[in-house]
Amino acid sequence: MEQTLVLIKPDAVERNLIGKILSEYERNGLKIAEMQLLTASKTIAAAHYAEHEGKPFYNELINYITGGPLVAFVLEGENVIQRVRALNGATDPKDAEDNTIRALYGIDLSNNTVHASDSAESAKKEISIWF
Ligand code: FUP
Repeated sequence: MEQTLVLIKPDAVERNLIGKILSEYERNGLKIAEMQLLTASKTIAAAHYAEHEGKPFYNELINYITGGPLVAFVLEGENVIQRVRALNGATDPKDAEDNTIRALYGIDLSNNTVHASDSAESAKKEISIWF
């Protein structure tokens, strides 16, 4: 069964949105395989966002993702990588399709509420970083 790595990011945990966001995935038939609430270390954050190192928004991104508790989990199901990306919506909440998680709950590009792996290769890498 395909797996993907999902984060409910600090802006969402701060606003008590864990239950609402999880229920979106669960009502779409996806199964939680592993899960933890934690505050990410700089080491984990840097490994997770290695592809963005050196970009103008990198420091802000690392400070944000390490700035409070988040929920990291593995979802599994058929075609789960693509399905979760669709449920999350576009990276920038202002571009996110109606009723997606980022359209419903995202604040802005920096505080965009959720993360999900974008390919089988990144899912494998990200699951090994967080679990
Ligand atoms: P996604 O695959 O949807 O998580 O998006 P990206 O990998 O492109 O970006 C990772 C995170 O960096 C996003 F969640 C938000 C943040 N970001 C910015 O803050 N500014 C940018 O210009 C681009 C991305």
